[in-house]
Amino acid sequence: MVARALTIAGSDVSGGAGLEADLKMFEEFGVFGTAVVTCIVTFDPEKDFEHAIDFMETEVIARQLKSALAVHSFDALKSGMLGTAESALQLARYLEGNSLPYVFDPVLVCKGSGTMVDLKDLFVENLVPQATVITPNLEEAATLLGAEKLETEADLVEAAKAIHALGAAGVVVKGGARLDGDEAVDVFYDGQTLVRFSTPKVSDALVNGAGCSFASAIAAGLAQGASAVDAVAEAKEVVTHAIAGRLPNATGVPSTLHPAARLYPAEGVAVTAREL
Ligand code: PXL
Repeated sequence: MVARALTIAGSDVSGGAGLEADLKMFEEFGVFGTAVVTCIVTFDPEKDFEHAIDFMETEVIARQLKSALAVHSFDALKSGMLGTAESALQLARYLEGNSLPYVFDPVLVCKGSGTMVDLKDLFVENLVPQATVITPNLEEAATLLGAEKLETEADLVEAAKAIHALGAAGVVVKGGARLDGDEAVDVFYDGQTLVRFSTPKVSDALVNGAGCSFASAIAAGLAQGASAVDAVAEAKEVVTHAIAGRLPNATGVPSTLHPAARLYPAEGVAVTAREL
């Protein structure tokens, strides 16, 4: 049977991030995907590609969710930019009623568009405890924990453990390219296994959509029955190729290239996993 996954996310019209990334990533894994649109991100070319976000009405999000869930029996869910508190709560209410694998990308900031940190408490109370895997970057992990800046690998380990203690079954804190050194390091913790994943840094510059694509690749793996730790390892490899193969665009922040692992694989992109 073909696995099916649903993403609940914003639309990134530039195609690197958001539900566009999620659907392309699902496709790379051979997973049938569909999307509930929570908001639409656009750019103003006259204002240095400043982002604008239009939020969907809560009622429209509810109808999309109801429709998608009625049409398909999903094997995994992923959420990205949720936008409003109401839409986040709707999702939480649905998740409370079932045990579907759920990948929670706790998007609180979109590069260049300000923050949605006001969602932090709602995330911690309602969505973190539902997550099969949560995928915060350094800033999101610090915000969720009300902590200072995370700067070292030891900080990643502490944060992964602390977010697990908030109720997430699996946590991967993404250092990505942002920690010092020549490796992109992420730390996974599920209450038993603590794993340091690394690849060589393939880009120092930020790439639009890497985080969305990582979370949706994990969701695709879970939908196909992989364990959380295996899904994270596979996702990191696919996304590292997608970063290495990034597409320049007019915004100055290149777009993740989702099929790169398949079509344009980069040299030397192996994931090293070390249990800590
Ligand atoms: O990477 C965060 C993100 C999530 N969702 C949407 C986005 C972005 C950043 O560009 O546009 C829709």
